[in-house]
Amino acid sequence: MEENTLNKRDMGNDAHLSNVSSVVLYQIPHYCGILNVQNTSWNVQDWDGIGIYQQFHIKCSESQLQRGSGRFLCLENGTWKSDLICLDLPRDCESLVEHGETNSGVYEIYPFGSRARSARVFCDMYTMEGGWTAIQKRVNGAVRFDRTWNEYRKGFGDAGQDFWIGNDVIHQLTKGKISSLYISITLVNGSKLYELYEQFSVSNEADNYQLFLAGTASGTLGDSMMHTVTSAGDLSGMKFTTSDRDNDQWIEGNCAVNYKGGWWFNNCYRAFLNGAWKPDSWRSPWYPTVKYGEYIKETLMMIRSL
Ligand SMILES: [Ca+2]
Repeated sequence: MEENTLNKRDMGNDAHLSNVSSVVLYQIPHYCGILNVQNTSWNVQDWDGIGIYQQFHIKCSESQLQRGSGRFLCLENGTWKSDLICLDLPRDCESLVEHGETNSGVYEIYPFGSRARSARVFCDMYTMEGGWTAIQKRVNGAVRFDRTWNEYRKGFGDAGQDFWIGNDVIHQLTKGKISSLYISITLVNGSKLYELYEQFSVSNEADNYQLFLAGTASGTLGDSMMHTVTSAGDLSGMKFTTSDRDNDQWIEGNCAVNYKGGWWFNNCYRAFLNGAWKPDSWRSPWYPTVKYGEYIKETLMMIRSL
């Protein structure tokens, strides 16, 4: 038998195994040398510094996402093989594009850079080259938007359907960089209108999540948020108002109570996408282009760095 010719003399680094059918009988050692993971892009945990075994497992660090099992195997040609990929936690949908995601849908993102705090979000990977992080989405009115300050701060709803991502997350996603805001309204007749605001950011809770809009506005909806006909509708610079926290410019009352939803109200608005889904009480969602809530099938607000 061919196997019988394999004896102790043949074992070792140079053992030639291609014609041997019962390798297990002999446990041919193959030595892949020290695997220095410290000098790679991996930032691993559960690692003793050197790999001199035939196989072992390592894990990505807490601040990374792991793809693959993490098993390292010493091949007969003396090289290490592994399926391990460690990725930085995706902070937004743009990071997910960098990770190779190409489909629109619901994803987990980590806007604060820590595994301890994630957000489920809808990512639009198709519109204008994709990478858009939705901050608001409404498709069927299943979720009520007449909510408290704390609920708007934390976010609510279901990213697969109707949701508000949360004011803390919006601030986190837009701080320290310039983001664009893309708004679309799909009408019940099927037509889809949009408006793109070049620069968008929201300050922190201490500043009551003040809204900043700047640069150009372009699209088929027309600008009803920034340079409105009457200054009482200009939302840029406005703080966030909810039914239990009145930061609007209407002295006699609270716009959020009156119009049943949280928003960056002035006195009070010409664009308001968080209104009551019941059409009779959602007046002028996007005046003058969309005058009545009953015309609306879907809304979407999403952001991406400029
Ligand atoms: Ca007021």
